[in-house]
Amino acid sequence: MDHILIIGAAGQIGSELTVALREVYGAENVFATDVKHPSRDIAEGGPFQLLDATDSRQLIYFAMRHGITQIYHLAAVLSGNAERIPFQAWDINMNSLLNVLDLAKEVPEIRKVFWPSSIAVFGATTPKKNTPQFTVMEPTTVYGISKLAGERWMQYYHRRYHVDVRSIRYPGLISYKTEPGGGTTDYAVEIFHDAVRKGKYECFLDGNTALPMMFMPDAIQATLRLMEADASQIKVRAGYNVGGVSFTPRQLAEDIRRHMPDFEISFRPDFRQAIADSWPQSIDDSMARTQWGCSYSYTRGDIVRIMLEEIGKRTG
Ligand code: AKB
Repeated sequence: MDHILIIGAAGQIGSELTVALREVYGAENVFATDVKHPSRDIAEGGPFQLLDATDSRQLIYFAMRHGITQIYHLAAVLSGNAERIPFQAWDINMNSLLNVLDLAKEVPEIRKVFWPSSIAVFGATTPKKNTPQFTVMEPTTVYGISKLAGERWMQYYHRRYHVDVRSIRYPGLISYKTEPGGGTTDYAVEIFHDAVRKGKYECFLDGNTALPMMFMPDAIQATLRLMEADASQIKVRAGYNVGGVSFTPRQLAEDIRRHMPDFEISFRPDFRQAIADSWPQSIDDSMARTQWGCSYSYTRGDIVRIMLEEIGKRTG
């Protein structure tokens, strides 16, 4: 019987992955944790406990006590926020990962570890269009540096200690269940909240900035599929490129106008523009597709329709 530990269950990915994993493994077998309190869904839908993964003793005690067999370590300070607190962000992002990897190395019952990487591992010298799986990687942000270093550590623990580590380089993730969490791709979530609440949005990126994005249900499916794949299929032990759909703020605004003809958008780029400019515009994810069957269902049009409907219901 698998016992799953989720670190960062209150965050953007955690809030939805916890629900999906509880459906697969049974709510009582999925132990959600975070340094902050989660939504009611997460807190009441199965076991939840406050846990700080940068504290290795807390982590070891928790894993032993609950007989943990798989870890999903999702906690991170995202790109925009990390630039405001670079050393703290490095500390949180790296130490928590190293604690998890070391725990998995020491405890043979822990069979698999998932840790999210990001398109932030790429930098200004990376080819921007159809960015390959293996290419130049010179990230410019502290978040990107921590994700690239994390990927190297994953590979190291796999090669040296045979820890079964798996990872996806997520593009921008779009979801309606949690508020945006301090990332550069967050404009693609904020825009829907402001469209519904105010009928207008001031975007912190330039209108023509193309970035790869993915609707959260596709990201959850991809994560589950990667983790269910047989170990022999997983040839990349750093992060897999996954593509989703690429678009600009202007294109997104045009799609919103199809549902809300009076919606207005204006552009006032801030420090996040330089971050976005250093990231890929689209991704080659052929390795993820061929090695473990990664695929997506949601188009840009689907995402816009569902986001407006769901945020509309929640905003009343
Ligand atoms: C961010 O914008 O920081 C994240 C990411 C692309 O990893 N959404």
